[in-house]
Amino acid sequence: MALLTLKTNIKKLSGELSVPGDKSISHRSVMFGSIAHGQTRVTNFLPGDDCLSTISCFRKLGVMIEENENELFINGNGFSGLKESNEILDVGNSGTTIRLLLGILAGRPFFSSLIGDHSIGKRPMTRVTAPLAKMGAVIDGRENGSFTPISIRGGKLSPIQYELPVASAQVKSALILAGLQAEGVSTIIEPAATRDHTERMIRKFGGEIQNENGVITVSGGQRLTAQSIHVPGDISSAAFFLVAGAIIPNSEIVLKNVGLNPTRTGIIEVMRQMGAKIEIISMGDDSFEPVGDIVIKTSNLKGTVIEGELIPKLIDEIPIIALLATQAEGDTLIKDAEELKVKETNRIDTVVNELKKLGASIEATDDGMIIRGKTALTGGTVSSHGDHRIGMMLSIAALLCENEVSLDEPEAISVSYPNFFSHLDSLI
Ligand code: SPQ
Repeated sequence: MALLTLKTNIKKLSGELSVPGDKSISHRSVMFGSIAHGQTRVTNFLPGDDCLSTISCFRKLGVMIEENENELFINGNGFSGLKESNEILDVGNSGTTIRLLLGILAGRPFFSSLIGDHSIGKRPMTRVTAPLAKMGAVIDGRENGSFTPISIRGGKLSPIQYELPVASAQVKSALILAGLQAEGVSTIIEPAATRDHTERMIRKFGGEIQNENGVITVSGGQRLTAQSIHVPGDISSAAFFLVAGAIIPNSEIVLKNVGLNPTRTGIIEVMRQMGAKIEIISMGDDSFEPVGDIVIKTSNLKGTVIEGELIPKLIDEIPIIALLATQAEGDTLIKDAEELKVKETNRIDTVVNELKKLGASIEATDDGMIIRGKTALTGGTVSSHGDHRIGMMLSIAALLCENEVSLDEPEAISVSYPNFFSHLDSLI
């Protein structure tokens, strides 16, 4: 696609939005619908490219999935309803799809072959392939099973006792999904709390899983039953408008039905810490996944330090938080965020290099970045580098720029937010 000219020099944002369904929960609704017994109905499903890759993989594994706009009907027949595919399973750009799918396939007594795009080919897979091999799956891939293409022959699994070397919801979830198929009780220990959508899904589908201070236990052989799932709005998508509302003058934005799972709300904590006028005006009482409406108004911001156990609760929001910090008085320091280096791009480098092009004062460190505020942003040609979150962050940054801004590879945004630009336009 050609360069996209972004809107600049915006003096006000106002209005109300319902951001699309949560990406992490949409993936898991397809996966759990496929391994449960009966027909699962999913509403407010995110039709982003990543979640469509998950649907395509499960169809290739023999699951009947009907799509009707943002509604899905998934006809599951338990783990044993999955069948060997005569095609390669292509996960596209989606780390969640490949890592969780490997956990499911580890217990299936057949051969599968998985690939993804150029970015997936650079993302580390040993973090899931090594513990799944320990449980009994036969896995191979490029560089000794470290990278795609990956092949897996699943089968009988032993339970695992495993301390996660990194705080990763994807690794935790892959091991839980394999643990559901193992003979006995698996124990997975998290170094810091990560998003718990997989655990909530198991309970929703009638299964059991315990978490005592980060020690997660799950038994194999549980029978899961089909459910009706309503996917809440994605807080990681809402984050772009939370920041836009705080940094554009004269703004007030209401974001409706946003998922407020406490393992995902780090951005709200940080924005409050920085002085943002952010308010949760109503909370639903859904025990599956908490949901609420958020109001954000133009705010005077100050720099802060973001580190430690807060990082997994806002890992995907760091690019947009970096932009927020360019508009705060004083320095913002982001630490303990090495995991950013193994996302769709090296998000430390892409955030720092692209924001610098727009005039920000920002420096990379080994495990994060330092942002010196407050700086006026100017303009220029920037690139998403094929990373949806970088593309959206730069589109919000452009709103503040005085000169023209062009975005290369804007199409990446459809990975998680296909109607991002029409939503942005509705607020201008
Ligand atoms: O699915 P993918 O490509 O890994 O997507 C990202 C994103 O920005 O959308 C990360 F690049 O989100 C991950 C997130 O960073 C989604 C996720 C999940 O649904 O379990 C967990 C996080 O990854 P990890 O590696 O920390 O477990």
